[in-house]
Amino acid sequence: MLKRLMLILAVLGLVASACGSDDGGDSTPTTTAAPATTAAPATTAAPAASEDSSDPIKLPIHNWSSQIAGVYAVGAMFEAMGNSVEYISADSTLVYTSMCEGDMDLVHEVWQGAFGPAFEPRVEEGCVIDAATHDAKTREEWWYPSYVEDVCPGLPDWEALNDCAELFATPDSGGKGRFLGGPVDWLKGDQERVDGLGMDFIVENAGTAGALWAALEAAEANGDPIVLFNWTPNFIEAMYDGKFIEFPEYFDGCKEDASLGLNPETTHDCGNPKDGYLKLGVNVEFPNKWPNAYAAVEKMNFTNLDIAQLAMYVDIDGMEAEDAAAKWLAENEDRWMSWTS
Ligand code: TMO
Repeated sequence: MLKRLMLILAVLGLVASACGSDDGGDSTPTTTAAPATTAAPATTAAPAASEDSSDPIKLPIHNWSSQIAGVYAVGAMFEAMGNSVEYISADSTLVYTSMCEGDMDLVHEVWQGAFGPAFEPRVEEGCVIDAATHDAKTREEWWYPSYVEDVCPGLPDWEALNDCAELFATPDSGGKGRFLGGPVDWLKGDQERVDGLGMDFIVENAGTAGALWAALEAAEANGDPIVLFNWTPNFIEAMYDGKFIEFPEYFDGCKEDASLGLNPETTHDCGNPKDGYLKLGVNVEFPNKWPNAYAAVEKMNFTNLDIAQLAMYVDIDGMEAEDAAAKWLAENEDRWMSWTS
């Protein structure tokens, strides 16, 4: 990796010295490049058309670690191409409305389970472009640590979970089980699902991702049953054994059309997709405004390992998000340079 960096520096150095020798007046005929360019005045329009706007590319900072570290990596890639970027803290659902209003330019982690319902209508509307689908396959779902199976037989089936609902009660849950969901801007529809499937659970939203992991850690230390929101790829799988709850299989329309699914009166009477997509969305103006950056965007491709590593650098290793991004960039130079070149 260091070798490669040295090689790149060496190449840059060679280029610089080659330019220098042209100026140095050694009158080498290597400047025969000039006739080639002067011979093609018609092409002067082409470079102008393919030049990126100097406006900063506006990128969102959301509230989970892989995204925060990852957006700094994406931003650094644009900066390496000569673009400027601006980071803006943004609600992870309303961000698609912001893109349509021209206040945000790119979301690089569009998770199907959480954000498909906010993203897809904007793509259909034509103000957001579905620019790339990462190789990463995602799942976002109710989840429990494995020791819960000792006291609740039949897991991970949702009806088995419901039969043990009282095991998950808290002082505030009125005797029902407590599902600990993520911050309210993530997955919508947990309450609809509880209603639609007739579950004896209440839905409580954690204020932050950190509050989810703190609750898991505390429950595990005491051996208390807990069911909470989790997803993959994430750092959690490297630290805890556990499983996602198996709800009725997801199908197209489950979250939009109440008449479909087990309960004809509610939406969300299904689980989330098990092989969900991870997409990259951009504002519809992006390709015209930053054509070179857009060419890179279309090649960007994060794997499950990339997303898990970015999360682990922050949540297990305790790195700052910017440092995690720098580490990922250093370790994956060949890949991202092939996207930006
Ligand atoms: C969007 N998220 C990965 C937190 O589920």
